[in-house]
Amino acid sequence: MKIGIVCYPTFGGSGVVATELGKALADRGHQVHFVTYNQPARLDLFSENLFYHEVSVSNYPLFDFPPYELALASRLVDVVRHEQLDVLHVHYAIPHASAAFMAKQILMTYGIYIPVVTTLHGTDITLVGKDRTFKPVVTFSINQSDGVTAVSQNLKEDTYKFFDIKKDILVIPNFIDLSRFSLKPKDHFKKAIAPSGEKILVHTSNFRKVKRTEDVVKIFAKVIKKIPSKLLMVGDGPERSMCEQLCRDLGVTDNVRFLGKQDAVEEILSVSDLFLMPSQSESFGLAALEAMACKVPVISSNAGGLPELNIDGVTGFLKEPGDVEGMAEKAIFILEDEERLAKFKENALAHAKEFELSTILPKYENFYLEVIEQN
Ligand code: GMT
Repeated sequence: MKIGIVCYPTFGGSGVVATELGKALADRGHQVHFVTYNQPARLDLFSENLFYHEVSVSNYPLFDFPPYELALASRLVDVVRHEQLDVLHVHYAIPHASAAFMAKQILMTYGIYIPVVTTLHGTDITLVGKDRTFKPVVTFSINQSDGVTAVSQNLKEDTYKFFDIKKDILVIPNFIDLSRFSLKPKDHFKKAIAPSGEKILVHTSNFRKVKRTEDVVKIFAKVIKKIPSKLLMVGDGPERSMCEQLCRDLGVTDNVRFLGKQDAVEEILSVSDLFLMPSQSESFGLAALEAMACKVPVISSNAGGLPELNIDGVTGFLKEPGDVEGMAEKAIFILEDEERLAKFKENALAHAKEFELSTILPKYENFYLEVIEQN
């Protein structure tokens, strides 16, 4: 198939899923065309089947707000026509699904019908989409898609709850490439971080409010009172400096390392004992899946799709968002007993295997074929 992929080309979850999916489809022999405003962050390899088409928005002085959606729609028309694409797969409803709809209408004037698959990732529905400003456009563009997928059952239910959706939504969860995300021998790094054999807790995110990063620090401040431990904070974003100040206020600065954005996250996860994800809202929790694939159990909130990934009492524990006390208590419970910790680590990996790329990829391929055949 010739597949067009539209996504945010950043380190955010939806961009990562879209890019990894495109790379995997190219490996399977499909021709994959990324249409974005920048080279996607993880599109870091050369393949004869991968193409990148930049969307550039002219910054004419009249425009207070450069019209990205229109530039994207025009670029999509151009790419679909000249590359003769079979299907367009847009990740994130705003503005990708609506730009795809506009491109589809324009292409019909050339006698071309391009089926559009929209994948909902979470913040497009749970945060941004519910905003009254966007609601009519989100509702319309989901209903106009030829196929719609959501990354968890919970996100599917929320989409039906908050929008007037007439289309069927197929759940295709996030996936993991176990050849990249697996336990790596990084003992020297572990020794450098935790020279006296301290336990290592880790958090990775974009440090936005929805991640409740302050709870990560508060949980750690409770854990370290009972278990000698270190905390690694990976990523960057608006809440980072507040977290650094909180570390000072709680007197844990010497045991917390802020590592910023990292490419080889799997190496950091490989030395870690416990992953913390206390998010306020989380449609799937790809970062937690990456941790589990590296044998790291998870203490998380029970928000959104997290209960579909983190199995309470098996791969970790779940508590209500904001229940710092409860999460710290469960973290200590896992970490205080070596045998118990080892069991949770095994369980985390075993469950992560259910989301292996090779299991999930055919679900997308079959869905593309289905929407192509319907048209
Ligand atoms: O988590 C983020 O802040 C990034 C966000 C995004 O919109 O790119 O990630 C969302 O999509 C990921 C991939 O499907 C999911 O694994 C994340 O759970 C989801 N984030 C939220 O729902 C907050």
